[in-house]
Amino acid sequence: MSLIKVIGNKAMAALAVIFTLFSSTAVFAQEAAAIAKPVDMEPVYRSTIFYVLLFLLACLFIAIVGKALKVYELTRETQGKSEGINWDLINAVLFVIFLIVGLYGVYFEYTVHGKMILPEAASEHGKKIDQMFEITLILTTIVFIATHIVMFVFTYIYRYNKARKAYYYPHNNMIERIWTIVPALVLTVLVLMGFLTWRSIFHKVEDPNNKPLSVEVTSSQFQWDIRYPGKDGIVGKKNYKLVTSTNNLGIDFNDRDSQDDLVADEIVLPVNKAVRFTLTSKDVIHSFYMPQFRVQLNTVPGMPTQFEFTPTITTDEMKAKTGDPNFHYVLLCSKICGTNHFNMQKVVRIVSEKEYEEWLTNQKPYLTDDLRKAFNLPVTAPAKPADSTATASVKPSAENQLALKK
Ligand SMILES: [Cu+2]
Repeated sequence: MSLIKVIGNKAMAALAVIFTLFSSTAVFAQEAAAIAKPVDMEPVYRSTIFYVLLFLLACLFIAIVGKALKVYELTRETQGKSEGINWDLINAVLFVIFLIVGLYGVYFEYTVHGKMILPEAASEHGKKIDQMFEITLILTTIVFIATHIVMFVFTYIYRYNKARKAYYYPHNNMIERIWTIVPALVLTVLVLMGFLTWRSIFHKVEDPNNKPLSVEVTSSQFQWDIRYPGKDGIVGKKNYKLVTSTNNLGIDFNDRDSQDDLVADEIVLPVNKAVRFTLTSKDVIHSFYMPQFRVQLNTVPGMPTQFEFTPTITTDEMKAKTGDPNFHYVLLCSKICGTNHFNMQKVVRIVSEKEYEEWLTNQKPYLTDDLRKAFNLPVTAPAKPADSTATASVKPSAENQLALKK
């Protein structure tokens, strides 16, 4: 059934009137008590039903105008007169108006909303990603604008005309070749660029003299737990079977690398130094997202993932650049992981190497006296032996051994 038929139907019209009356009564019912006061329209303007009604009203208006025009046309027809309205011309002009309004819309989106996309990249690889994004955007914009102009202008120029006969032109091999080969080449270049950029981000050749800083992040509903390595630079092992009320991350303190690990409340990183995040999750899949650094990777239970990058702009420099004294980098969760997903945020601070070292010395170790007792470790911190074979001499507690066997 066409829209006109639906709207023209008497039963449908009656239903629309009843629906309109009922809905407006429902909207205004809440205001009934305050008869003397002027009606506050604010909640009405914010309700969805208001806009649904407005839309229905617009449809009804268009339908009435359509009906009136139809009556006019039929009257002319019965009187034996020629068609009064040139619908072909009207449609052709509407196409051109649509093109102009649409192109203005594109301009508006690029200039107004375009400023709201990601802020300046503050990492080395971030610049490459932005460059790729820009190239793709420029190419697609050119194609988008060109094809739309051709499509709508041709519709206008070649609108129906009694005096003209359409030229039959079914096939041209050259045109087919051009519009197959050119997009194929462009897409190959774009895909290759993406592939190479991806490789440069995820397949780093490690320089043994300049190892990246290791930081471990554990996500859970709804928080991030951050673990920094101690002096050894290695974040120790953990095992979900060791999770207890005192050992919330299940850190295996039998591993000597774990014993000097540090708890941190915020992420602080030295500028221009590579950092490798090891990401894990305790419950569901979360997503480690730092928009300013163009870093985003899922944190998956049972499968550690890694992301290495180099921050290039300190928080203070960014404050000066953006002119915002309250600016700070953030870590967010970009996976809708549950009711408090929106609240999974952490401040990230990029500082100078010196400030970083200072901050690091103020961080508390994970290994508390309670945990030492639980792992049968001496309560006063032992000096770390040079060789790692000493690990074997640390006897794990029966409780933890049992937990590991489970
Ligand atoms: Cu999350």
